[in-house]
Amino acid sequence: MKMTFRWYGLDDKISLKYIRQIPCMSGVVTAVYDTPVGEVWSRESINALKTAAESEGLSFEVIESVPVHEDIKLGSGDAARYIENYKENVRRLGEAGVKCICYNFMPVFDWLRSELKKENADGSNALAYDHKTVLAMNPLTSDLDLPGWDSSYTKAGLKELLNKYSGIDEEKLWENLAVFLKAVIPVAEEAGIKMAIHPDDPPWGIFGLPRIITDKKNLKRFLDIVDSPSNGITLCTGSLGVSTSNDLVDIIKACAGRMPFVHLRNIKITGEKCFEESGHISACGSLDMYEIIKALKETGFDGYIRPDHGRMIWGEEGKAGYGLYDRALGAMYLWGLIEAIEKQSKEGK
Ligand code: DNO
Repeated sequence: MKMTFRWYGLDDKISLKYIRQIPCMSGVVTAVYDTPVGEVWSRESINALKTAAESEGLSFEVIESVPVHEDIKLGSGDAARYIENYKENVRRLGEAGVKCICYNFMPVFDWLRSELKKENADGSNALAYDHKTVLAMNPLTSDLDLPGWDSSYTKAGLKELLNKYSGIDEEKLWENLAVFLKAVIPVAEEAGIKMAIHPDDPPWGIFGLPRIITDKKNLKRFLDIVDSPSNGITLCTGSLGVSTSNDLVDIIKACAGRMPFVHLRNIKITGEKCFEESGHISACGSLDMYEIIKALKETGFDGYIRPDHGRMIWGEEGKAGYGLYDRALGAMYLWGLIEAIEKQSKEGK
């Protein structure tokens, strides 16, 4: 398993110099942020990230994300042109040595929480989600400041976009996803890249929009659309794990060999469709991180992992979920589990 760390590019206030000091770190997970969604990334921008990472001894092999333009998800407008652009981005990233691309197919919103800084008893704060609060929100009238929110949408633009989705149910979204995969996966195969779709977070519909990458059944359906090692998933424990009907160990076994990338974090389920993001260790949340890593090891997983969202601790301020300190603690804890599990398996325990 290769440990990586999400880095938001040259403007990230968490520098590569700090990231490389986390003992187990082998590379960064990053993206080009200077280009509008759907357009082709310049080779200069790709290479600037690569050079910066590699000059600090960190690999540049995982991209998160190459975002999918809404027209592709809607299967209308300029979808054909955006798919061509996407293919070109995959080719260019392959040329730069990238091995894995994480992306998602969530309509309009990416990941969603109802609270960005929920105060914990120990004085830290973390992201939280309460479905009742989300049901009461109207994205067209409330001043949303949500983590996955694309602030470039104007209210009018958003209304128009949400209207376009009124004709798109889950089956239609599956169809549009299939069109995308059938076009992009052959290019990824040629480029030596494994595509890794991120599950919907949270894994249920919000604001009347369909969400389909939500559970084992749908993950299997997804993998069967194009049966290729280049068509894979990002196993995100914190996304799939908030649904009590998702058994992560079972999902890992079912998707073995088709998960090039894993996001590891813990969450504490506090009620029906209600959760808080917790420290990474098993005792802090509802997920058994030991069993998860053990299942990865037993199924032969040798891809990329990263600690996912951390709490804000020690007075750190920054991008919600993406501070330095708690993610670094998470990486250390995860590496400890990995070392122990690997040694136990060598000793035949
Ligand atoms: C949240 C992230 C997601 C993820 C995208 C992948 O922290 O896991 O925003 O990057 O959904 O496209």
